[in-house]
Amino acid sequence: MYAGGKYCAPRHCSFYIIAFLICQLVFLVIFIRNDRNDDINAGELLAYKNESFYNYLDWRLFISHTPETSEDFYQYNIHLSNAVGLIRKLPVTRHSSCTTRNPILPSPLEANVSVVISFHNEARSMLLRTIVSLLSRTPEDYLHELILVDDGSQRDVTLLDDLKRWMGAVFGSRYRLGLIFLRNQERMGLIWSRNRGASLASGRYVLFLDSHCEVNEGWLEPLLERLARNTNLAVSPLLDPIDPTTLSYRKGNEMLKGGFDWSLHFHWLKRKLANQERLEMPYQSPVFAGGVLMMSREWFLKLGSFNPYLKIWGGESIELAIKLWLCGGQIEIVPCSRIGHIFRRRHAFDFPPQSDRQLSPAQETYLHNSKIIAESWLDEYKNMFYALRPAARRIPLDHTYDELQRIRTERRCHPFEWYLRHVSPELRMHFDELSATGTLRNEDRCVHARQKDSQPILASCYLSDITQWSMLRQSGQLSTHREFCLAVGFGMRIALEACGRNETARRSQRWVRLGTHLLHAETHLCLDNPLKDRLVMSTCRSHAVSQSFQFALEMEG
Ligand code: LR7
Ligand code: MN
Repeated sequence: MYAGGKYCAPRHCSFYIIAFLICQLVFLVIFIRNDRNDDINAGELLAYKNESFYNYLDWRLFISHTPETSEDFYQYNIHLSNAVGLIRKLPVTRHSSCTTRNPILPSPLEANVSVVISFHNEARSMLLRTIVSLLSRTPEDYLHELILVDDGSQRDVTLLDDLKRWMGAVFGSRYRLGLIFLRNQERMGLIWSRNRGASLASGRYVLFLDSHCEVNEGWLEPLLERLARNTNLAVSPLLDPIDPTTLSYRKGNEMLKGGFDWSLHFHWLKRKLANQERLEMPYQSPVFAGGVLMMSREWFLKLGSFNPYLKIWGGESIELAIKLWLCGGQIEIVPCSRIGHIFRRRHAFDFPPQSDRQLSPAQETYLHNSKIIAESWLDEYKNMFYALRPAARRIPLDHTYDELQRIRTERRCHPFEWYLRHVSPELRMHFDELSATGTLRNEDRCVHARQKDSQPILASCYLSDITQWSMLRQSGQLSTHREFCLAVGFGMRIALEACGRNETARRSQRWVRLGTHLLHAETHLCLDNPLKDRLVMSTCRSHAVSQSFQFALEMEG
């Protein structure tokens, strides 16, 4: 019998066989674990990129200076981030045809990119992985420069200097890559910081990236290829989600495009494939895939960059998208280009205190930015926004719109109506389907419904989450976000129910508007607020103020 390289006596044989099997098992476990983690340490990276500059970096030492190690602080698994390595193999998430065809690329002389990354309190390992993924997976000739803006991080104030030293040493004079390191003494927000970065950039294109991303193999080429065909185009890669707890990298959805609602919140919208259209082909999108976008730097500056009056965080990519489309540009999402991003569950930073006591600082900042977008671009449709966000009326804006008006006239930008017609018909649908929308007011109080099955109450119209109602033209349903509808049930009880889809289910949810009265079709009673705090159903009386309800916005019939 033969085992372990020697003939053996049967008595010893079982020992050899068991030992051999255990070895196999251990090997298998190690192999599977490695395969799952799939990270490469700095040594392997050398072989991976066949470059020597990573040699200089004792990156474990570098990240050991991370002063903050709580997960709560970063809103992702910092320990895993430190353990996972400087770079790791990522799954191929794009369609196989993306790798088999050769993109037709312009020369690097006329098509290179400046990457702008603004960060605030980012973990060293995370920022480093973002940078190293860029350096490793971007063709050198096309990567013109990297602009890092430390937006007044309060922890780890030496990170930028350490990075500067390390990257200086690593790159020396050998690499042509330009490096710009900026630090805001005071936190200015990502919008201001990105503008500052872009104003100093010198590449043909500019790309904005979050500081916790990993670009995937071949991410840049498909974007360059599209941009080279049309100077007014701006592109987004397809975003692959990275889980904040497990850091697992998943495939993003190619069937979604970017959009927003009338509150000016970002939403993914389902798209339809045209005949012959394949999943991996670039497709037009009303707004960018979140905040990652690449476009001609000159075109970006001509459009006035990100609106400089937007504060801290939020809305800048929606604003840029609207002005781009209206002023002669287009936006495409390119599924052959993949970038991973950690989608955190909560903000990892505070918003500066604001003036409005009924709104949180985060809400007020976002509302402030949304108001600027509404006032600058939405024309008469801004009423839709105010109907849904009445609190925005109270927010003061401390500037004029001269600069934007200049851009709008100079570039002969379309009115917002054009965007509704040609770019985002989804938004337009609201007008056709709804007869009225927004807050529902009776005298100085508004009808407020907190959750399903709860009885609606009357509350201050200025509550930041005051219920926004939609009156559906066809079915007569009065719904909150199309999920729950106002119904009259047993014992004339008024409550929210799941919106019925068929005729029977809908019967108790059908309302008819008689002037400002809301008549319940089944019971022939009117919605009433006789005691100023509770809604009841009672006999309709034509001049009763307690039965008069006004929507914030009436649609034309
Ligand atoms: O005050 C701040 N200063 C900053 O520099 C607050 C944040 N930041 C940095 C921060 O470190 C991060 O790098 O700005 C970046 C975005 O902030 P996140 O990551 O905390 O928020 P987010 O992921 O929700 O950001 C989304 O919305 C922003 C709205 O202003 C921007 O548009 C972001 O680009 C957008 N991110 C994405 O859509 C993910 C895809 C980006 C990629 C890759
Ligand atoms: Mn982010």
